[in-house]
Amino acid sequence: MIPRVLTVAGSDSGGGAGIQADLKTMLALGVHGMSVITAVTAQNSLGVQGAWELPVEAVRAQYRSVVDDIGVQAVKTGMLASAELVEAVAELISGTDAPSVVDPVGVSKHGDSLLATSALESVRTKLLPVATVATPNLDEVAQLTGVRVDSEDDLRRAAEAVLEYGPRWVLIKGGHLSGDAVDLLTDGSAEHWLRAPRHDNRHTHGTGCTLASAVASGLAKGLSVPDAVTAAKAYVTGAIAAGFALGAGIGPVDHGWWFRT
Ligand code: PXL
Repeated sequence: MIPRVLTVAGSDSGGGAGIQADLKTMLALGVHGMSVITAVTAQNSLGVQGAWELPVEAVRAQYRSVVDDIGVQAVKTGMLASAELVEAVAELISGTDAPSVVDPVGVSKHGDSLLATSALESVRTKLLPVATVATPNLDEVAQLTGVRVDSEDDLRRAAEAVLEYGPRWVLIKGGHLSGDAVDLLTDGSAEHWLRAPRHDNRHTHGTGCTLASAVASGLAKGLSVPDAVTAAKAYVTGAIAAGFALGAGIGPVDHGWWFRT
């Protein structure tokens, strides 16, 4: 049977990030994608014009509908908006026998907040502990741990600080540094440094969602965490290279580049 992957995240009406990026990535990588929508954003290439979260019962009901009938081989989380939703989703994941990829989404590419400040402590103490892999970028590392990363030399300290909260693995995404796009994957003993050349392309909307969904797709297919992350990094690097202009602002990564190679 085809591996089934569930994203628990927000909708991006512009189709570049969020649920839409997740499902496109899953299609490209050969798994069956399913969604639990936590929030709806009115969004385009210029930014987020509005955001509305769903009631916690609506999130729980979607999750139970999918998991209890269809079943999942991996779960990925993205925008969770509020402390109440973070805590409900953490509880749902902890009762599910499948690996989880937690992308601790804080703000959008344009700097719009996708998570209430009052939810940060719930992310630290409820959601990170149930993650198989957490995938923070450097802004999220700073927000969650207070560790500021200015160079590759700081990535190990950032990883240690996130691991304190209990995820099995952490992937620190160093893409906001200058030079090569360098990420560090570690479980506190094994260390995997992933390096890709920087593509000079401003159309990078949806990068984080795409990477986390690709990791979840690999885990659902039975790959180990290091193999799933390595494959996901290759997929997102190709998607960034092929990112294209849409609207007047920042365009999306190309989730479909894989189909043309
Ligand atoms: O990349 C983080 C993210 C997650 N979820 C939604 C988003 C974004 C970024 O724009 O819109 C819905």
